[in-house]
Amino acid sequence: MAEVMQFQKTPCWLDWHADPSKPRFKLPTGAVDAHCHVFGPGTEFPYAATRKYTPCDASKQQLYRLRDHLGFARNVIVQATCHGADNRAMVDALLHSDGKARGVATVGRGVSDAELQAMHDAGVRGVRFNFVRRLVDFTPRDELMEIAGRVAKLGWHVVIYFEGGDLPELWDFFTALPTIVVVDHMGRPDVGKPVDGPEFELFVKFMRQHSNVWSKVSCPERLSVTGPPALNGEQNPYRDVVPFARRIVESFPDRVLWGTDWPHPNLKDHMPDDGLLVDFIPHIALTPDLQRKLLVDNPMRLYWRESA
Ligand code: 0GY
Repeated sequence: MAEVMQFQKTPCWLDWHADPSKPRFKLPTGAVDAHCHVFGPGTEFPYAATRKYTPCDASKQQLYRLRDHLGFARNVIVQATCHGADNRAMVDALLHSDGKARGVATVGRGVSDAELQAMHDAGVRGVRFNFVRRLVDFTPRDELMEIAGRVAKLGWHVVIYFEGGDLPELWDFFTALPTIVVVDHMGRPDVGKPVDGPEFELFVKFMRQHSNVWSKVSCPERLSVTGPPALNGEQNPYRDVVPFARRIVESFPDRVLWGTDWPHPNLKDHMPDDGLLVDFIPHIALTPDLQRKLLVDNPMRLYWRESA
């Protein structure tokens, strides 16, 4: 019983959608879901003692079923904070993917070269640095820079997750990173502010001035204030996020990625239907050319370089 109690999820966190719709938008052949997670199962892969939330279990088998249901060909599995720097659940999922999944890990400066190489062999191609205060404790910048220097030698990139308002303070650190830098969810803009206002302009400038910076144009369900169609009765899902994501896709078509973010940690207001999330894509990438870059060419170049 004590074991079971240990993994009871954070009570306010919603369960992931058990029966997502079939998307109306047909994904291009070879599409990659470039941001998703596996959680546990906690009895097999325990959650970190330092975690800020306990998720629902979300296994590799469930993730791969969703992949097939939505019409994706591949996944990029991103280490989430609830597993800390214990990458076993993510690596196990990669090893059972038939080569159809790559990973992004979280490591500390104590990680050995042999451990990094083993992760590389399993399909890890990046590390994630998280600056969202509600999710992680502070890690010294010199430790992160040291890790970035080490993984650069493996050809990996750095994924960064931060809140829009924190970009000015983080700018110097981000722009000194020696790798490709992939921003999660457009740096979490406040979509209640204008798309051409100073906060988002700074993010656009960040990408414009630094050709090594990429962005995931994912997580409308996290950023939206208007919400999904089921709540506001509109055809266009998460419409307030559209101008932000569309601007990034059209300005930097060769440096954008998209992912479902399944199983959507920490959502408390509504749990998205993953089929509807896929239907968001043609609102932000309007042409087949932009859609192919976003969903196939860019993630293949970053994660499956050998076969891109
Ligand atoms: C996301 C977003 C969140 C959580 C994490 O690592 C995590 O725990 O990334 C969040 O709460 O915003 O990208 O999955």
